[in-house]
Amino acid sequence: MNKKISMIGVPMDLGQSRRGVDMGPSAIRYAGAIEKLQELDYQIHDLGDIPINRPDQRENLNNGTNLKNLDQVIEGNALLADKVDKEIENGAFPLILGGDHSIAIGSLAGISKHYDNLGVIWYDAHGDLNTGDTSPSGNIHGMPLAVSLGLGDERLTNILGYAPKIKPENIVIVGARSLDPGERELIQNKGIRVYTMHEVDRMGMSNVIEETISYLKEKTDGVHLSLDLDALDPVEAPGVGTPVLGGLTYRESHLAMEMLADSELITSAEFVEVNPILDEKNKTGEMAVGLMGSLFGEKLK
Ligand code: 4U7
Ligand code: MN
Ligand code: MN
Ligand code: MN
Repeated sequence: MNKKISMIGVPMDLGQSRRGVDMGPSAIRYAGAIEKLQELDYQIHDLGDIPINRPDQRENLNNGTNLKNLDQVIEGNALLADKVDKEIENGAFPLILGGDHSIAIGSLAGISKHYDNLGVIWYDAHGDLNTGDTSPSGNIHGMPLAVSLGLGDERLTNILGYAPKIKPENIVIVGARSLDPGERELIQNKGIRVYTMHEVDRMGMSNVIEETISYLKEKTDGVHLSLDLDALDPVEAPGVGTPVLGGLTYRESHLAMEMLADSELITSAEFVEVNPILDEKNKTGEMAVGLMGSLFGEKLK
């Protein structure tokens, strides 16, 4: 793994409706992210937080679209995309802390510029494959994967001036258990690989990740891990805005991260949707840091 990490916080909460997820980057830092990675011999450069506007007046639907806070979400993601792009140019591994999952739009825009075939592991209870047309909520944090496929409003899909950012056959979703009708249709039509909780239960996490690795290994030249903490079961990780029962355990998530570390496939990562207001004593922030440790090679045997 690249020993030079650039940490970028994104205090974005405009991609969804619950306040507090903008404090996610602080919660993850306070849980000891930097110290953990330093212990593992990484050189961390903490770039601080991207400036995100947090107006008290929210949820304006811009120009009759079904996209809440569109202008602010675009603005923040454009700044993030630029920053990520520059850090990769400087030879660093971008480690992005959210913020709600709408920030994956900017992350992927900045990252994918540097790869012909970027793979994406989407570790999430949700597919995040809605567009303005299919979204039941209008919340952009439910859309970043679709946006990165080039679907939806052009102002979102075209950040950094190119689209699409990723190909459907280079995506693997792990942990899904809440998919909207439009998302299911897209998964079918585009042939996106999904390991739902059903598959995780039947195959075990070990086989799921083994298959994921061999599926992505041949055809990608880099792999981004986008880890939404709501992939974990809310009984264990309560600090998330859109909890869904029946999720992944902390232990099996550790195993997944350890296997990804061994594969040496991962070239960038983000940890998103930690909401300290909904959490219990920063438990979810601490889980993010625990999983980060495993992803970067810590094995406690
Ligand atoms: B997250 C949802 F309808 N699908 O689009 C939507 F269920 O980044 C939830 O994964 C999206 O947390 C969750 O609003 C987005 C809903
Ligand atoms: Mn998500
Ligand atoms: Mn989710
Ligand atoms: Mn969520």
